[in-house]
Amino acid sequence: MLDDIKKAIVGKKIRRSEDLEQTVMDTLKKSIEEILTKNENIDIIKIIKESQRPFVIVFFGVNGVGKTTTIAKFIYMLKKNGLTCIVSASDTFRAAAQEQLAIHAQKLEVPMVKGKYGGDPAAVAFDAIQSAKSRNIDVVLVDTAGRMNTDADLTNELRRVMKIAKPNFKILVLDSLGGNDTLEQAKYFENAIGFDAVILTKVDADAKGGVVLSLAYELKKPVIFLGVGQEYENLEPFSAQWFIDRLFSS
Ligand SMILES: Nc1nc2c(ncn2[C@@H]2O[C@H](COP(=O)(O)OP(=O)(O)O)[C@@H](O)[C@H]2O)c(=O)[nH]1
Ligand SMILES: [Mg+2]
Repeated sequence: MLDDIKKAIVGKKIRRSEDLEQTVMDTLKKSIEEILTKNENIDIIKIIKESQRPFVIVFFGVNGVGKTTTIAKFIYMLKKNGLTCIVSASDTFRAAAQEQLAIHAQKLEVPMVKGKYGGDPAAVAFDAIQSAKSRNIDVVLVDTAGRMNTDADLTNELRRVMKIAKPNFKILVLDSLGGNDTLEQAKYFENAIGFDAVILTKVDADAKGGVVLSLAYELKKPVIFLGVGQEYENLEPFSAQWFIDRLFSS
């Protein structure tokens, strides 16, 4: 970005300081747009529709970032696009987690497969996939327990889920309020598990979502949706222009 700015101003005649400021801002916006648009074009609905059934998506990320809520929103969006879903309550780690997901599944009228509390999350995912196959369901959404970056046991468990579920798509859920830690989480999960795309949550809670830029630049990972509230409709497809407008708004 600095290089871009240098190119735009060094050796140029700029008469007023306002013009300089404007040139710098315009150049910045343009280079941010370039970084972002390299990654913008993931049409998940199209990918799902062109893939074999069932399409398996695993959602993961640290505690409380919004995985379960995001899955509910995602189901709502998939259903609106004419896709059938089943959800795997593979968060067997936290007592209330399966119940929380069950409430959403009921409201959204999709089947849910659950396991015993403390049971094997990979086995739950396996059952959900089998069930999807026999019922000809389009998409399996796998919810998982929150992983703290440092928790090796949970990370290994997540690896097992991936090994058994063999997901077509892995979504890392990140919280836009997490500041610098958010990028650290992304780096950790990229090394430990790997992922295809990010959904950034809680962007409604006055976050600029600057981590989007770091993700695109450092990890070359796209952000495909933004969580912008707690309702099912509050999942926005990511748009570079929307992000830039927000970043530069005061
Ligand atoms: N404002 C806001 N809150 C959210 C969003 N996504 C999730 N939440 C809230 O964040 C909290 C944790 O969400 P949950 O889905 O249980 O997180 P999980 O532990 O990752 O499964 C809940 O209170 C959600 O309602 C969002 O996009 N905006
Ligand atoms: Mg959860």
